[in-house]
Amino acid sequence: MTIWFDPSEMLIGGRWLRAADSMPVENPSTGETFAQIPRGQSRDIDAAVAAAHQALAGDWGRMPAVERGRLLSRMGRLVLERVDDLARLEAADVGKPLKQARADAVALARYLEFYGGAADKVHGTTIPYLDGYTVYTLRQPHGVTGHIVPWNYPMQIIGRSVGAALAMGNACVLKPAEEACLTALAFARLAVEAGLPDGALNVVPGLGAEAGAALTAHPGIHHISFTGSVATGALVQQAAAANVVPVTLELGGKSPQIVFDDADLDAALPFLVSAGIQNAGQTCSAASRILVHRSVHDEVVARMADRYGALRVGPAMDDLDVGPVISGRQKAIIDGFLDRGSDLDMAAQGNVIDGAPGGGYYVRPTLLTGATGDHPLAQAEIFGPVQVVIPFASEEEALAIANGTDYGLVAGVWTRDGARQMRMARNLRAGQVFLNNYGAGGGVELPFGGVGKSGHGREKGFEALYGFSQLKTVAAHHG
Ligand code: TXE
Repeated sequence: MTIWFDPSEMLIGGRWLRAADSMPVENPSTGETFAQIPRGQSRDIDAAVAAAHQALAGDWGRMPAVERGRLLSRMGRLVLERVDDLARLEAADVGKPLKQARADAVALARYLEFYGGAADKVHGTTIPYLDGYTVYTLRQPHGVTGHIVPWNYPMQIIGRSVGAALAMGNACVLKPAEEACLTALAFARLAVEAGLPDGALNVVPGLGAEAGAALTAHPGIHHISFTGSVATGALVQQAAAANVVPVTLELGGKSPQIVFDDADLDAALPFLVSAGIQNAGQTCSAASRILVHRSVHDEVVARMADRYGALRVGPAMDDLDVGPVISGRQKAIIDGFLDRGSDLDMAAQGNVIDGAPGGGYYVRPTLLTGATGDHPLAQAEIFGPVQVVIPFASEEEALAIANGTDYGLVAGVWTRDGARQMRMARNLRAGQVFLNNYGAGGGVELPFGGVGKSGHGREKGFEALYGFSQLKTVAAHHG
């Protein structure tokens, strides 16, 4: 794997710097180390936060919204020019099959394009008030925003959080996941090439407990956006609370797709499986629970099983249906869940191709049936290519099962009954509901976030611009 930039350098205040220590980059398809990246520490975070403050006091803070928008659009165009390079980099770094990695790079460009176009379209309002007053609101940046990004969709999550934050005029400190820093560093190179002023974006790779913890506890940060596990999200919120800093948390889910007896099964089938195995199931909005009306249960299971039997798992560069999972640690977590599901029926499994490197972290996609809604595998986020099918007998039961976890991120409903569609959409405990589709078009424009332990705050779409800004009310008395 040839990397077209020096991955041992991080970006702080417009300068490319080495950290005192480095950490290895492992290819999950082979288990081999192929690069070294900086292992940032709290002093690097201090420097990055200081650089972000300087940017706000300088060119970046004074830049008109239209210019910020142009810069983001330019960054988007540079990403598009390098889509294939970025896809290969991501595939080597996180094991994502090339086509899926390419889709992530295109989505990053699309976020930059969307937020570039939106930067000058967030307006305040005027408010009729007392006689002799004029009152208006201003939307202003928080200031310095911290971005903690996981390893499952690095480019997409950078696009949605850093893109929106920059559009609103914040200066960002980005801490990518230790398992997935290469595209973050590549993105930083493209931001500099596009002309982003020094310090507007700082990228410090490092471990969660070191650079991550230093960033979330930093008193110079004004907002934190975090995507990751529930346990770490709670730590991030605690650290932010000490400085009374707002946080946006996106913490994954246990999202259902619900198939009623009147569903168009031909339309539903591809979505039922792909939303479970995409990115080897390591997707916050993975449809890891399939709820099926008893009258069509056996048919749906049989048709899903056919698809599972044809799934091929192998190295990312082979661009098959499923790549390796991110790490040996993640594979052990998934294997542990499969052990706990040994009382369920194994309806089907996909296959690892012959010749897949022995050091890679391959997991056979697995379809399990015979579960009730309270089974441990129907409750916990597995974050692997495992789907659990749960039968139901009525709309009420489907809703109770769907809403019966700690999470509430996404839900899909397959039914031709329009009134039922409306009832389900209203009553499902989820931040997004898809009717007769699932995860439409990547959803750059669609507000996204959870309820319950899926987190709080909304990213994506226009809504994110409100999250990455604060409202100031100005009341002028002029008589
Ligand atoms: O997550 P962490 P991990 C879930 C998924 C997975 C599990 C564990 O179920 O199996 O989490 O994954 C940074 N202060 N999701 O351990 O720890 C870390 O460096 C500040 C779902 O990778 O949450 C990384 O950048 N930051 C999820 C980011 O947090 C800290 C996506 C995520 O790591 C930190 C990923 C600390 N103390 C995992 N500790 C989703 N919502 O899609 C770690 N980090």
